[in-house]
Amino acid sequence: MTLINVRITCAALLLCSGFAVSNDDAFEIETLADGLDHPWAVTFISDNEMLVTELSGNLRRVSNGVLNSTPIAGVPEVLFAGQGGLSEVILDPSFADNGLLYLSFSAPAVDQPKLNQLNVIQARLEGNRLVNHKTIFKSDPPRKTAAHYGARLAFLADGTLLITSGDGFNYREQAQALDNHFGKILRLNTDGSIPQDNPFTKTPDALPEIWSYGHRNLQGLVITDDGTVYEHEHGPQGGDELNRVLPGKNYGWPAITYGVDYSGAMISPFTKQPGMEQPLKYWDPSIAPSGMIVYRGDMFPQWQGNLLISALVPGDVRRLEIQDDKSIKEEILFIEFGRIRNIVSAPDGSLILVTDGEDGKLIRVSAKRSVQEGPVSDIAASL
Ligand SMILES: [Ca+2]
Repeated sequence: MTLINVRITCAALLLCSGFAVSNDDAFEIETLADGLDHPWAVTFISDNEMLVTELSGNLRRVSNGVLNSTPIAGVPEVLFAGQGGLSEVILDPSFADNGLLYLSFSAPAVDQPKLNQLNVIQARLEGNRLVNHKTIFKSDPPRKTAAHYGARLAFLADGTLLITSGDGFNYREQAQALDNHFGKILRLNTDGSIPQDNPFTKTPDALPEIWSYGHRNLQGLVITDDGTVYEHEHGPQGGDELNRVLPGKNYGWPAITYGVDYSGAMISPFTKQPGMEQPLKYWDPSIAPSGMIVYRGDMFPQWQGNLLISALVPGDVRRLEIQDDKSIKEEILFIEFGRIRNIVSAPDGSLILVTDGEDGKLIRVSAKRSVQEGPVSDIAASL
């Protein structure tokens, strides 16, 4: 079957399954950059400049739509293997004043180089260089595998940092125990210290940095304007989940799941258990959700407050409308680009799609100029 046939078949299946599929005529599509080596995360540092991580270890700058050929200096050595490498980049809430940013990456354990850990550092961007590095988190215990890191970062409104830490693939039972970092969301202050109001600070034998547990491989993490935290995670086959996350709660993995192992083996006979949270939604078949944003831009006012979720399989964006902790509408957008690793919103409200793989692209999606009011902005034109 040719690629075109595959994509047509996928589109037909999606239509048959009752999803709405977008009308491509509504959008302008522009490739901003290509040749990126496994791009993973993007963040805007000004109206017309962004930083892009490549999983293989470089942090790249795109200015006025041009990819700078010289990577940012001062990025730590990473372990690029399997799903590991340089993953997230996010800015400090006061970045405009202090220049601080945060990176997550996998790296060999210092004393056990055959093992590796998820690391999170703070550093300051000075020109084209990172300085004043400070390690604020290392996942413990170290792992043998190079899979299921999580590695997403997001700030709560109080300035504390959430870190997703995946189950390491081979360590899934550990997601139910509170003495380790597998399958958790952690909450830290930006200096690496532990907030005193974390949920398990008074629980014997629990790590006080744990904020929620029972997760698998968390790839999307957002906080809405009212403080609601959503995460999505890769489940087993047929078990990818979107969860509303509350501190101290158990999200069930692997004791409950709607999926089965990719070998076909049953992981758990249970989909529900007392004391374990239900997903807000699960995807069967799996979509391998990658990034996620809450849309707050002006360019697509009809999407205000919606969740936009990029997905790797077969490769698209899901627009979800959430009401009363339920997904009341799911629309499939942008099926033409293959595996999409991440999605961000530009300052002008256009979307940046990050395609997956060794020739990754940054694709800008904006509203058709003919349907926008007035001329396209200078900012949009410069991107
Ligand atoms: Ca779950």
